Amino acid sequence: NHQKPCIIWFTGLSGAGKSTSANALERQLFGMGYSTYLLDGDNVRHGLCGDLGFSDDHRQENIRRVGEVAKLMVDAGMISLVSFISPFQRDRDLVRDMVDSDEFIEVFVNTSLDVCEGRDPKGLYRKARAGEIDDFTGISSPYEAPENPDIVIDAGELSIEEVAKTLISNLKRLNVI
Ligand code: GGZ
Repeated sequence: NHQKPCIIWFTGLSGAGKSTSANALERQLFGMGYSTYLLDGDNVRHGLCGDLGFSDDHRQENIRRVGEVAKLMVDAGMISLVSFISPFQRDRDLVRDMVDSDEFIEVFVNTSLDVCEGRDPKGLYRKARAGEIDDFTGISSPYEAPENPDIVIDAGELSIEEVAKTLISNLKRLNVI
């Protein structure tokens, strides 16, 4: 069973389906015997990045720290799954440059703002439109779609099983698994 340690980096809007996709992939990889760890807002923004908010500078520092942790996991031989909005191309490129060029897989979870806002599972878009949340991605803060993503997932149109299958076949194509 061949495992290439790497960072699989999910980027996309709030509500795009990043964490759902990353979780589905992690379940598949676990079943195949791979050693993985999933970093996301739930386990990072309360602790390691608990001092950070959502200004451009704080997002940049959030992504830098997460990148450094993901890199440590690669050093430890793991497949590091990372799920953050990570709205800036420059910040994602900085992480790409922390590791070897074939060790960073950028996954664009390409769900449109319309679809994300229509779902609004946590009511955050509604609050952002009402001016109750500042610097909200897609509303009052920018999202830069990846210029050259390694994998694109149309999570708005695929079932979660189809998302997992698409990710697995692309990781095979990229010689990660
Ligand atoms: C965007 C925000 C904001 C603002 C709180 N803008 O859908 P969620 O709730 O669970 O995921 C979003 C999460 C984004 O945090 P990240 O660490 O991924 O962002 S970044 O990569 O840009 O640093 C959302 C919630 O936090 N949230 N306020 N203003 N998302």
